[in-house]
Amino acid sequence: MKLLFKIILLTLSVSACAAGTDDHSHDHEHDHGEAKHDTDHHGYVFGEEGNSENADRTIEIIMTDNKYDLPALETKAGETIRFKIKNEGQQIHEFTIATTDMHIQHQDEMLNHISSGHMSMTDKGHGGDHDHANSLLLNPGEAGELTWTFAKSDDLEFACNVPGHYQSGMVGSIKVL
Ligand SMILES: [Cu+2]
Repeated sequence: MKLLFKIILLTLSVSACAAGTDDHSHDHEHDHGEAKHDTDHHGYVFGEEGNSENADRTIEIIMTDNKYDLPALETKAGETIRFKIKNEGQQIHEFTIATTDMHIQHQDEMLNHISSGHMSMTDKGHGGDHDHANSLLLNPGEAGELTWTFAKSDDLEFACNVPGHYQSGMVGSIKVL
């Protein structure tokens, strides 16, 4: 009986935690899925995975706690950019290309991964499973690559959705000409 009570309490506190951090809950309160990502199996409305061998240019980005060494990005529709990313911070960091709404949804997913113990702030655990074509999550000291072909979009950002990082400024605008 006592154990059951504890489980109920734990469940309640986890739910409260998840709900309390979602300030943008008006239209996607319980939606952590892919449905709103405007995606088909080839990519997203703002572009698709590119081929690194056909990239128009390569951009190297260093991630530290909690920022990128690139403040903003300007590109043009149709351009393929190969991003070479290195995490030189003490915490896990992510490089994700998405709209602002998608980043906010993704922050809920990341918070769930952390609160459920599937990853920690310093170890992504099996978070490699978490990588989508538009997203790269790196452990401290780890490096990786992501190649993206951009399409026209008005609301695009690169950002880190590890809890608190976006809010502390780990985000940059992407202007697609
Ligand atoms: Cu980060």
